[in-house]
Order: sequence, then structure tokens, then C-alpha cells
Amino acid sequence: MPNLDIETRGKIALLTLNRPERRNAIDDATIEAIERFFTRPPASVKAVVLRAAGPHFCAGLDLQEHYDLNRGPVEFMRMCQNWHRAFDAMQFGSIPIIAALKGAVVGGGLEIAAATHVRVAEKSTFFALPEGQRGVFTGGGATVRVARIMTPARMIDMMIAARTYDAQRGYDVGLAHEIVENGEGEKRAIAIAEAAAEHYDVTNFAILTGISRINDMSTTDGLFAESLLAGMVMTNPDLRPSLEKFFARKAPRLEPKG
Ligand code: 1HE
Repeated sequence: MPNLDIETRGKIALLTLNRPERRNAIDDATIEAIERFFTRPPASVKAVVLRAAGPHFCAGLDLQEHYDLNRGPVEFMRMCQNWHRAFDAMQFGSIPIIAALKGAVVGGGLEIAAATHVRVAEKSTFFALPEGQRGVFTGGGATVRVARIMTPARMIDMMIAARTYDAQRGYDVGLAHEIVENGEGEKRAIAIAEAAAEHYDVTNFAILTGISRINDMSTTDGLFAESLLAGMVMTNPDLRPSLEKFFARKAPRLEPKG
């Protein structure tokens, strides 16, 4: 697929933004490929690693294509809706997506990262929304997804004061969940994906579709939806052997670690 490599390895798929000469800028074809994959993922794929070729994760919207196409307002609005559909398919699908971040995670690059579920950042990672400086605006969901992670007030400040956060500052506000040494991001993301791929499908489904959606609901609706999901997950017949393992003290012990 153009600019997006897809490789399956056992239960996980490795998706690579593969256009390093343009710093993995996202064009229309890339969005289409992302949407196609996440709306109908292969049944064998239980977790995804989203990684990038070259030293940068993603430079956001392909500004060259934007300039060349010279779209009108409605065309650009439709393009944004294509991004929203693709990233919704990621965020609200039932497959955990682990991002391996490095270098630039900026503009639309931060928007796609915000649609993933676990974000591992190499120390080289930096986060920015340079739209303010370039005279453009976010359109791939940042006002919703990024603002919810870092708070709307911080997002406004980041854009107005033209701040670029390093990996640590990104971690402090939830843009990254873990920081690793440069060159270690993919390995760590793959390890997380492989472990998550072993969870029960129904549990991952509840975690991924439930938590985000419930937080769009009122308290009453959210608690009701949680009880519905829990009713489905906690009565999964496959759960019994897992509990028996716990009673027999054969389940892995919980201990504080990343
Ligand atoms: C690009 C793009 C791009 C690089 N579209 N071509 N996003 C931005 O405003 C980020 C724009 N990019 C950058 O700030 C920098 O490129 C980076 C910090 C990401 C990397 O810097 P560097 O020094 O490694 O690379 P470079 O020399 O700036 O770029 C290398 C080439 O990639 C160069 O082309 P060349 O022909 O001169 O080699 C760049 O033009 C090209 N390139 N980024 C197209 N984004 C749904 S709305 C979403 C809103 C947005 O995302 S707005 C975009 C925000």
C-alpha cells in the first residue's frame, strides 16, 4: 500500500509509515490505506504496532499535496472527515495499537498518535502542533483527541506559545506512556503488543471500545454501559480457567513496573 507497509508476525501486525524522505507526511492515499486496514483488519491480528521509517515518526499533513491540490473549504472538510473516520477506526476498533514514537510527532502526526492506545516514546521524540505558526489549523481530530489527553488549556498554550515538548514533557502530560532509549522503541512496542495479543478478545474489546466511549457519556449512561460490558466480559466461559490459575497461585504476580 502506498506509504504504509503492513507486515503480519504471528498475532500482531506491524504497520510502518514509510515515506521517510517526506518525514512520513500523511497524504490522501495513506489515510485511505489506514482506514482500509482498521475497518477490516485480518481476523488473525490481535494487536498492532504503529512505527515509522527514518528518524521521525510523522510530520503531519502532507503540506505539498495540500498546496498542489489547492482544495476548497468543502473539499478540505471532507478530507478532514476521512482522517476522522480512519482514526476513529483505530481508536474505537477492538485491536490494541501500540505506537513506537521517535523524532517529530507533530501536527497530524500527533493526531494519529493520539488515536493509538499505548505510546512508547524514544528519547528523541518531540511533540508539537505547529499549525499556529504555519497559519493552518488542526483537522485530524486534535481538538478532540489531543485536547482530551493533555487538556484543552495546554493544547491552546502549545499552539499559541509555539511550544515543542520533549519526550519527558510529553510523558508528563500523557502524550507518551513510557520513555525508552533511542533505538529501543520498536522492540518495546512489539513486546507490549505481543503480550496484549494474548488477552481475551472480549476483554480487549471492552477496554478499547468501552473506556473511550463511556467517557463521552453522562454518568448515568456511562455506568449503565459499563455494567453491560462487564456483564459480557465477566461471564465469558473462557474466564474460568484463568481464575482457576489465579486460585492455584499460578498466575503472574503483580508487581510495580512500567
Ligand atoms: C514535508 C513535510 C510535510 C517535511 N509535508 N513535506 N506539520 C508541520 O508543519 C511539520 C513540517 N515539517 C517539519 O517541521 C520538519 O520537516 C520536521 C521537524 C518534521 C523534520 O525536520 P528535518 O530537518 O528532519 O526535515 P526537513 O528538511 O524539514 O524535511 C525533509 C523533506 O520533507 C523536505 O522536502 P525536500 O524536498 O526539501 O527534501 C520537506 O519539505 C519535507 N516535509 N514535512 C510535506 N508535513 C488534517 S490537518 C493536519 C494538520 C497538519 O498536520 S499541518 C502540518 C503540520
